[in-house]
Amino acid sequence: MSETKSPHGGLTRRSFLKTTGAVAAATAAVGSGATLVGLAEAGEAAADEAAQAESTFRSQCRGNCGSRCPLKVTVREGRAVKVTAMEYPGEDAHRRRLCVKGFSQPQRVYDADRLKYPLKRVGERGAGEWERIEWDEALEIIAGKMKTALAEHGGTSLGFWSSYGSYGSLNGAMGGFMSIAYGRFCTATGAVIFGAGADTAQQHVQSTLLGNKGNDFADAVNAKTIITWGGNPAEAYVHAWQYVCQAREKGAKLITIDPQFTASAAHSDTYVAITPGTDGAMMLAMANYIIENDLVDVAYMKSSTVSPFLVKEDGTYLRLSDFGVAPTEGPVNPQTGQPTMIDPVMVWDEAAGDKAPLPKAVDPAIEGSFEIDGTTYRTVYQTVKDHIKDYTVAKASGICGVPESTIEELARIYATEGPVYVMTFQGLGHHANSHHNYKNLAFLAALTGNAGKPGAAICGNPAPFSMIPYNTKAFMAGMPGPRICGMYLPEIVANKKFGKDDIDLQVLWIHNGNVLSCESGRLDLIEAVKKIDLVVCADVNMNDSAQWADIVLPVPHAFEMEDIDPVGSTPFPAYYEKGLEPLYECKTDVEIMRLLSEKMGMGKIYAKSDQDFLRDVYNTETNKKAGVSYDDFATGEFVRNPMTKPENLVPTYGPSEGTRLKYYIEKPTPRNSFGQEIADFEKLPYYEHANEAYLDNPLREKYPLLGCSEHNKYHVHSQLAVTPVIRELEPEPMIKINAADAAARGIEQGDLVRAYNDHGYAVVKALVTEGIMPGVVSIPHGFQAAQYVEGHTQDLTNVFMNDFCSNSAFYDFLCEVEKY
Ligand SMILES: Nc1nc2c(c(=O)[nH]1)N[C@H]1C(S)=C(S)[C@@H](COP(=O)(O)OP(=O)(O)OC[C@H]3O[C@@H](n4cnc5c(=O)[nH]c(N)nc54)[C@H](O)[C@@H]3O)O[C@H]1N2
Ligand SMILES: Nc1nc2c(c(=O)[nH]1)N[C@H]1C(S)=C(S)[C@@H](COP(=O)(O)OP(=O)(O)OC[C@H]3O[C@@H](n4cnc5c(=O)[nH]c(N)nc54)[C@H](O)[C@@H]3O)O[C@H]1N2
Ligand code: SF4
Ligand SMILES: [Mo]
Repeated sequence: MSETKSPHGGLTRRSFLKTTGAVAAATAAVGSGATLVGLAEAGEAAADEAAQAESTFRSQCRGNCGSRCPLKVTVREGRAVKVTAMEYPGEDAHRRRLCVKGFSQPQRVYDADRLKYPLKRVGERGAGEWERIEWDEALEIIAGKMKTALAEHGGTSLGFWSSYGSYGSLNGAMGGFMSIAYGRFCTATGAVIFGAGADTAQQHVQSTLLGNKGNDFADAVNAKTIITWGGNPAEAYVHAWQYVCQAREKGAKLITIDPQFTASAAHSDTYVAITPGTDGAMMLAMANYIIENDLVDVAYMKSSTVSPFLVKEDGTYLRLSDFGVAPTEGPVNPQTGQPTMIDPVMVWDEAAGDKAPLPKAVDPAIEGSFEIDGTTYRTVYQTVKDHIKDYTVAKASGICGVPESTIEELARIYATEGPVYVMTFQGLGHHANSHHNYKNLAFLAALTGNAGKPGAAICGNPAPFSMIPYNTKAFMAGMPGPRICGMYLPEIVANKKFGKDDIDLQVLWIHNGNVLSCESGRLDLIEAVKKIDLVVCADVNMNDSAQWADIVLPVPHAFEMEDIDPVGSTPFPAYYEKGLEPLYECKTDVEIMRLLSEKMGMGKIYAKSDQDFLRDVYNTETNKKAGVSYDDFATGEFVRNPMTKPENLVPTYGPSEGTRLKYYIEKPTPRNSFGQEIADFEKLPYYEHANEAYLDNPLREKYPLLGCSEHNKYHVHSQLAVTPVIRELEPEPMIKINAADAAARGIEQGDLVRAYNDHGYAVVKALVTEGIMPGVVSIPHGFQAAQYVEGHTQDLTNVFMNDFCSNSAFYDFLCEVEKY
């Protein structure tokens, strides 16, 4: 089949295995961290060693797994030797944390792939041939090129591409540029800010457009039914799993809906195998079943959802201003400084038998169409009902491969055995059609009253702890340039344009994301990167992205820098003490940008100490009033986010327009706008098949297997890719294939196989199992190119995106598997 060549350079598989072996031995010898076999002896030696001088500092496991576990790190003779879980104080002590990846962080500090010095490429791009250079030379090259690019092609000739490596306010990349290091430089120059494609279906639709929020995970103990739907909390959110276990001890039912029999599935009362990418159809069928069988929570639909709003022909809401009543001024919006405009949405008041503005209606109708002044308007609920009625249980069963009786039973449980806590994350978000799932889920919750109550939730993102107040202006030294999903890079490089913006990229800077390993369609992204004059990568490790750069800059591990994350998954934002001196010649991102901007004659944008910058970010009026400042963080003690109040732990939906549960998007706006048409169905609960991975795709004659992937317990994406103790547990990538599919291809347990399609291929060992649906294969992400026999997981995926939410569709591919 495919002629595609795997372009991975750098370490060969053999040299990789040799290196990790050597490092495992070396780290065990110096005691920087015990390998599994060494743990017992380490225990015996511990008593003696305790006598030696030790110190500890506070840090955080920075792996973007979502838990953000606070760590107490023990230092002996200048080396991190141990971490233990820090316990949250007082009433938050129940939030228990830490997994093997956190315990292994001391080894990650000393990993074999740590970048040590600035490097300059000497061979072909990607060939892995480097020369060590001085910082000054590296920064001279970059500053020279940037100055010319800015003068000749303007701000958008520079691009900064990040993902979710760190949210640190000094060195991280929240929103691509919400840090001192990158925000100040990008806003001063007008550079293009390239962001991730991962997770953006959920972020854009569920959070941004629908504004739906999840409950504190701890609230799962109040659920009567928990559905892990496209999520695997037992391995991917260990901080949520403890509450699932507690709920089960109290008698809650646990249901897992997943093409793979995961660790969460193993603990479930019911496991439902579903064809990947088809959940949306099942959700609509469940909704229809609930409606047809009179299981709708009518009172909730009336009081707390958008159901009664009347919809005009163009899909927007009918408002009082449509009857000639001018909007009135409301309170001033603190963000814009402008007064809000009040123009109430209209409903049909059954008590009066007439139209009424929502606040005045006594009994708003949720169903029906109503003639007002000669025009007929339907309610939101009626519009949605009419729109989804074709999705019968029988039809969905054919699409999803789930028996009709199971779909009916799920619908009945959802409607009658609440509160239902749906724990979902990216299993529902990583196909090209998956953003619809979040509208459909919200509709199910609206129908049954399963959101905004203790034990009832529809989000994997617990909102209550989202952000401590911070001052965005601290990150800005001008205005941000275009903000675009990095997955559009191939298009931008080819057309030198994105929408109305001219973008002639001369310099691309990759930071806080291993994008050429973690974004889908790696081979196409690499081709685009190769066309850019100067590619810089600032990272902790020599990873797949660094391999394709011209200049590589080493940054410190989290233990070697001070920083604060405004994002939390508890009431306590992450604080990192600088507990170790940076190894080798590593410099923090903010130090790098400070030096670079000095060379470019714009040093004044960083003319403050890191600590003063952190004061600018965190000493906001709200925080000060609550007695919270940077200097409190700097003590290393837990600082409580003043926005976290007990009453916020379960977001509520109320009667006013803005506080109702939304499952309809009045004005759908794309995440990245380039003049594309927005289909009407973007407003509504909807189902369309995936881009590539769907059963009726004619391409299945060549590539019959539906691809899939997961976040497994031995990976936080590509971090810890070579950490010895982790790789002892999971030495290499393996593709999971159902026993029947393996047998049909003469594949036995542990055989080397080649998974391939028209995008590329990967050669890995087969994990033959009954724990995955027949017809589906799953290949882990996070391993680096050198760890595959050939190819890469991401070579099987593709750059196709849904242009509405611009999401990487990692799980949306077909392939065939053959013995290698
Ligand atoms: N096939 C497949 N692909 C997937 C997924 C999947 O399930 N399957 N999951 C996707 C998901 S959900 C996500 S969120 C993405 C994650 O994608 P990424 O965010 O790209 O993943 P990481 O491997 O964590 O890369 C973060 C990088 O930031 C670096 N870093 C950490 N701290 C700093 C710092 O202070 N400064 C700088 N400059 N760098 C730093 C780390 O060393 C690391 O290389 O992957 C996605 N890719
Ligand atoms: N250990 C570990 N934990 C992590 C991470 C990590 O890398 N490692 N990454 C963190 C990040 S950034 C994220 S986004 C979360 C993601 O955390 P999860 O919610 O666990 O997301 P996934 O692993 O993408 O998917 C979970 C399950 O969805 C299933 N699935 C795939 N496609 C479908 C589908 O179409 N329908 C259904 N119903 N299920 C499907 C997969 O088989 C998988 O078992 O994990 C976070 N936690
Ligand atoms: S990987 Fe996640 S759960 Fe594990 S220690 Fe780190 S932050 Fe905690
Ligand atoms: Mo993610």
